[in-house]
Amino acid sequence: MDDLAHTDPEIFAVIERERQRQLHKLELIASENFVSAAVLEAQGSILTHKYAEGYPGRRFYGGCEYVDTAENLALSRVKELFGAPYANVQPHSGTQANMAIYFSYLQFGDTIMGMDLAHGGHLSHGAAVNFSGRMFKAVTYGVDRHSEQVDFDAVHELALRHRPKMIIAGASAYPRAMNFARFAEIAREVEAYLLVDMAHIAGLIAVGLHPDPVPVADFVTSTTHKTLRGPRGGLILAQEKYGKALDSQIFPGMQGGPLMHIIAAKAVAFKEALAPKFKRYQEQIISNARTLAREFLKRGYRLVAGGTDTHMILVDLAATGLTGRDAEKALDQAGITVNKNAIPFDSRPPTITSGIRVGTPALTTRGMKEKEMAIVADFMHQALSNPKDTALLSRLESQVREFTEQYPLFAEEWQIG
Ligand code: DSN
Repeated sequence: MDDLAHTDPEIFAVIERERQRQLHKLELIASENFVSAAVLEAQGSILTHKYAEGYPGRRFYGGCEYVDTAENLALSRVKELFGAPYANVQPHSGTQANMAIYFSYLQFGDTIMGMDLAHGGHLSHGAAVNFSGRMFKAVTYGVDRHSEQVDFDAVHELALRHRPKMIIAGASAYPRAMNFARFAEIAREVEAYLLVDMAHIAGLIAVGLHPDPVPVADFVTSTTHKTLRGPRGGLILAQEKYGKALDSQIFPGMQGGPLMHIIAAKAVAFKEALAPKFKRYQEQIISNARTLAREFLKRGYRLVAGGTDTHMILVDLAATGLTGRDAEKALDQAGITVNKNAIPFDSRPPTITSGIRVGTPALTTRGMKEKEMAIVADFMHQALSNPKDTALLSRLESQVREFTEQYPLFAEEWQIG
């Protein structure tokens, strides 16, 4: 990045410091990942110059013949990956993908029913502080107090009582597999649309390691940068009959020019996801999360829902006396990055919380496996047991730095081509 260093040393320094942080810390934020050099090259390419409002073959600008090919590749690959009849790869984010679904098939004031943010749901599924909770009447469902898994009896009962126009399934802090078929049954019974937001688990779904929402949902949305390991962005999948309305809602309804460099990078990521080794990568993500779960349980921690079927665990720290906020801070001082997270029925506010969310996609991309997860759990336990011991946290930070030296951000074993 010689040109950047010359033109803007301040931004160059930011990127360089962030690169060092990513290299030398243990990235355990469940929604983050590292992309391949190929994805990064497409994302950083001259395609950023091109305006291409519209869709391939029907643009409002000339000179779109090459970016049309990029978008068509992204579309055909993502449809093949998920077996979806219709796709749109233009949403700039997962929230915009959700917004396009709502604006296409709901009227302001309609009732929607999504998972409570405090139980692991997402802002854009009807949270009061989000547009989705302001423009629609949001009813929320949660998890059962005992199993800490979706309480389908309650979902059913709520759906019968409120007759929502749309049910939203999906979460950002839920470690167990979601039964999308059961959501579909309930949605059909009350004649609601079913939207599945698979952002966190898209990679697992792509390779058949999680129940598939595509055959049972009306609409499926996702981000592209979590387990799917692509550039930052969103996508929509749906049954063919919804395509026309969704296309016009994304453009011209909500967005102007699509980000063609990002769409090209999505195409690259989808190609990587279609390769056989992507399944091995996703299997390793789950195996790493299960190993972390076992290591935490062995050390006496309580895990929300007792463990994991996915890429994440939620550690309930309430019994340790440590808040999620203090845990996040102590771990950060030890070179370990997680986010504080509410646990279901948390007695603390969301700015403090009683838990942390721990995810394995990024470390798995670095080539770490079960053996490394045991070491990571041990680092974490030491920090969580001594959150005020700054000398120990600093020693841990040096050990983490040394440990991470052996791992590039993107392991050679996951590269294709
Ligand atoms: N903010 C993302 C997460 O961390 O789960 C969801 O969009």
